[in-house]
Amino acid sequence: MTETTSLLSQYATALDEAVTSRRAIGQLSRSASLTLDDAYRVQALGSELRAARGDGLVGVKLGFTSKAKASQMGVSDVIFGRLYAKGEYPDGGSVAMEDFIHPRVEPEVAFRLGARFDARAAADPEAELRAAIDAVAPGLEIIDSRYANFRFSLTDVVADNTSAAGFVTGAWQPADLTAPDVRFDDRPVTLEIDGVAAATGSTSDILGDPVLALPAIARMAAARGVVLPAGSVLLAGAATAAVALPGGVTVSAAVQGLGSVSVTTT
Ligand code: OOG
Repeated sequence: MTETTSLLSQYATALDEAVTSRRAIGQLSRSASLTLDDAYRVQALGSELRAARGDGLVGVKLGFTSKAKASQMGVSDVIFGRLYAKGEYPDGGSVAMEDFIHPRVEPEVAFRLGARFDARAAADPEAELRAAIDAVAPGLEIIDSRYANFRFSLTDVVADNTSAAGFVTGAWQPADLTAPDVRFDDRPVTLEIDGVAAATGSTSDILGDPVLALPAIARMAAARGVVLPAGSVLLAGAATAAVALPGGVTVSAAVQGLGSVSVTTT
């Protein structure tokens, strides 16, 4: 093992311990100078730690898909994170606050893979990803930075698996993403807490159209060698700013034409 790899695995372990202990850590970027590639390697090492305790990959997500958030972070590309089985909650189910440090929630659009997708084995990854998708649903993503006060640099947040902590998907509707004119833009999105609007937006706030998450996911899955099993969930990005998620409430997201999805926090 090179020194660098051992350092990166120390960072992955520190972040993983923050997940399991629910205790935030200081930003890695304060003492380390990670490249973006290093940060993705830390994320991948974290996925090995998860796999070792039986917490398998069940999907991927994009972050910084809204112009406002990307410019706030001073970045021009989206970020890519992994979704794990332990973070998947059923629609209408309950979510224990003790599983998180300081959770926030975002309304999203989700796609589902009807077939396994291996970007590196694909001649045309974007076309094969589109062909593998069989359904679309409204989604909720719970983000929970492992850094104190939700403060991080770009490399910090990539190493921390883009703050991914949990997700919920609503009823799946069949979708054919190979149709040339398929669009999911311009649909109002509402995030409600106990029936009161907490944030409103539009699916157009996700890269202009959530379908534009697909070329980004295909590109990033190829770059990182991520292989997605059939049934994987792809979270296209948030349609509004993230909202703090309190205990003892029901949070729901509604996307026009796709229905709604909810969970209750305990
Ligand atoms: C990073 C994750 C951001 C999004 O939708 O932009 C994200 C964070 O803000 O904690 O998932």
